[in-house]
Amino acid sequence: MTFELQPLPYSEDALEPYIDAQTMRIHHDFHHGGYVKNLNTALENYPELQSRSIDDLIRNLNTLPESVRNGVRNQGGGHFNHSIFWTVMSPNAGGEPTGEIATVINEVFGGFESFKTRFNDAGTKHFGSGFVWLVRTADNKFDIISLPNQDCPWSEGHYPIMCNDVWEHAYYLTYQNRRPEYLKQWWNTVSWDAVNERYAIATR
Ligand code: MN3
Repeated sequence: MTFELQPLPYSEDALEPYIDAQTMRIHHDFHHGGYVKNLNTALENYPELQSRSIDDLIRNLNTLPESVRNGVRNQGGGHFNHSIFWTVMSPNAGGEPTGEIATVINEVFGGFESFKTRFNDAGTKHFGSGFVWLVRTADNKFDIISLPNQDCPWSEGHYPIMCNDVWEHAYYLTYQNRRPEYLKQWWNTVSWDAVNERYAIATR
């Protein structure tokens, strides 16, 4: 089939103690893996869509045939969003932002503390499942937004620079119902190198 689950870019226990190994294994192998499998099933009768990249399908979601659009939104979004999520985290990461994204955080959001507060507030107040995103908007601004389920800002032309997954499956084994605590600890896993790479693509 066209779309494949890539392995995690680090071992499943690499983000401990902030994200436990069992959560990473279930999240990657079964949740993300399930989205990939279901995306391939959804595209079974659309060979012309199978040859396109996931980035392209999500970006052009609104132009896809209506019969397959919801499948790509949910399953393809799940594949695309998780692929971003794994890469903006790494072991031995966290700390203060570096590089050009640090400048954006200071100039647009008034510094790292207020950036984190806004990002975490968006995650805490998001009702139900979804992701929190830092995006470069279609009109070239920077914004923090939350979207439900596997909806992706890229489908509206907002380039996804970084995201956190606030579905319960992302944190429940360690944090149970304490989403705000997960959101706070998650910053210890953020790879500013990876975020800067995505920022460079967003602004080129
Ligand atoms: Mn998830």
